[in-house]
Amino acid sequence: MARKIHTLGGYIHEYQRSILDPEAFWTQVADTFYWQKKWDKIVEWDFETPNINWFVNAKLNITENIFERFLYTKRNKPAIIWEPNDPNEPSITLTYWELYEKTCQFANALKANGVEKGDRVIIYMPMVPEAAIAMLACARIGAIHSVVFAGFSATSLADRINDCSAKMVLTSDGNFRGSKTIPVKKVVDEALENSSSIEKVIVLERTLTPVTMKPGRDIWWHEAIDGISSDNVAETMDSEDMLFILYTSGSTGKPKGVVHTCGGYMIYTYYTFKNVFQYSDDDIYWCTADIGWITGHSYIVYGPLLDGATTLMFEGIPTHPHPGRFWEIVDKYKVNQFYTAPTAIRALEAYGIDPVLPYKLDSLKVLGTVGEPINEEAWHWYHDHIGKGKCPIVDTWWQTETGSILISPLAGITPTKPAYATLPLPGVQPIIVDNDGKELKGNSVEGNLCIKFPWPSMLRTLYGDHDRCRQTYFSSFKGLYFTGDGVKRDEDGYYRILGRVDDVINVSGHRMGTAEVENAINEHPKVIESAVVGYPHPIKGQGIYAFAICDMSDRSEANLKNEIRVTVTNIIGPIAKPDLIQIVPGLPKTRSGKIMRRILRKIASGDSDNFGDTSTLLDPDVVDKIIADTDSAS
Ligand code: 7RM
Repeated sequence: MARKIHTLGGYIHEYQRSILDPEAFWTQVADTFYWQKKWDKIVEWDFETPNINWFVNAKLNITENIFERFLYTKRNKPAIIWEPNDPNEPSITLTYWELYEKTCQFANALKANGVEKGDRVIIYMPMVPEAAIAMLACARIGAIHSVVFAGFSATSLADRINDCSAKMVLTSDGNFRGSKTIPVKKVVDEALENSSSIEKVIVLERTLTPVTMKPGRDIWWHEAIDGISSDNVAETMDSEDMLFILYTSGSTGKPKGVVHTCGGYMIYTYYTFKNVFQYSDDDIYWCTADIGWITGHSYIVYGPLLDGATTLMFEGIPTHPHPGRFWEIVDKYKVNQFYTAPTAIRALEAYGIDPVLPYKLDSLKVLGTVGEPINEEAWHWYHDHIGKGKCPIVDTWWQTETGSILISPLAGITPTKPAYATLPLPGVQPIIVDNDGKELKGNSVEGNLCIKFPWPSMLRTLYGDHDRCRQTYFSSFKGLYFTGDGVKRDEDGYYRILGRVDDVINVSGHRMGTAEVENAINEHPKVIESAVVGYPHPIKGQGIYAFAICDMSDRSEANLKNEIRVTVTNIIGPIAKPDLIQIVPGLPKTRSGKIMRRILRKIASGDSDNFGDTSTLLDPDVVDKIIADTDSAS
């Protein structure tokens, strides 16, 4: 298949071509796809509004490019291999043909239950093949899916359902996660007490956890597909019709519904998957992300399947039933490309190399990381003990908003450098600016990472709030997409991502707004005010440190902290639970009332001098009081 880069010279050539003649470059990539009608123009754009259209007026269905396109060549090739949470339960393999049939059948079941083109469908499911089938079935009929990570609470789920006025929820009776069974249907029931748009809930039987089925609203998955045909003609979609919404955190309290559209997302997830991982036809590829995150969308489901790859899906967690589980799975299926998060690497590194030793790992050709900066130590451990020194590591930088990988090595083709995402992929034009928006040219510079030209899989809007999209991404620096990340371009021109420059923290690769966590903490009746910052955490990358002003009159400190953690778990989910809470007499605020997080970040990371300019602080004494009491944080 066309457009796979094989050499360093090939990369340089393709990169140049993509910048000098984007029209010709993208035409050549897109020509290998099946379009019901081709485009009138490759791209039309304006970063002020913003208004971005790729493959203008083209018509397609992304699932036709996964199924119909491969019917003769890949019919019996495994599309999805599924490894269950419990290693003793049989695994499942679905060939391209089988996945096609199941997708079409479920697409028909969705239609039979009232879902139409343009309707929003929430997917709140475990990591089982049906979750991928659900996404593809929505895409097949032009319904817009919004996958919500099944670890989110009922409140978070309800917020997302309400924000997009979803018509249907797809869920399961329960989820297996390590030794736990999570009753997710119950969470859905609770969420639906506070939402009115949902007409039907389809429930997959997975754990046999008892559930209450509400008559007229709830249907079992197996009953919904019973007797349903798998003949389905794909809906015709405009290139710029919505494919999905995925909620992500920003620096304010309210999650943002990032919108991706059909044509551009298809082209760039495919192109980046193929080139970054250097997938070859008989390879087995495994990405350990959850489909609730963008990585699961682009690099478990869409990217690999658009390339006709075999993608492995794992239901469980890295440490169950033992901390060698990942490596056991690599050997069991002879995985060739393995893609995970730095936090998982560090968590497994903490067990030492004993759990790795029983496994050969000799099938591995490529290792990848995503989600947060990888520290050099973890990089070397991964490289030496998992890759046995022979597998290139692709440190892939991208975002929910970018849809696909933008900065990364191409495995075995372009050089790697520990802790560096290295070079932009063809079609990506990064630019570094200082805080005044002045471009920092040349090498050995550090500043704000922006992108100056559109790429096909970029976000188009935030669902229901285009102006927030403009403000968040396109207004900080005129004419540029601002990523929110700080970056360094070193003496060789390689990019190293330095982390967020806004009030977003990254805990175990999960993005969270500090405001979101603060809002949840403040829901506790005894909390008067709180401020949340990230601090360096040996495994999670960043931990959550909460400073809270509380009414301590009728609670012990330990009880209160426990209750705050329960409150946060109930409102957002366990991933947002503070690691450390310090009860404080006040918070460092400016005269205008803004919390100076810069100071709290320093305190939380154990650094108690050189606070820089504190002249705008309302009450400088409060800083000393907080520092004197940091030992009480627990
Ligand atoms: C794919 C994903 C996006 C934020 C991003 C960065 C951070 C992601 C890397 C990274 C350093 C990397 N989407 N980030 N990848 N930082 N090196 N390779 O993670 O929307 O959930 O998060 O994650 O700060 O802005 S995300």
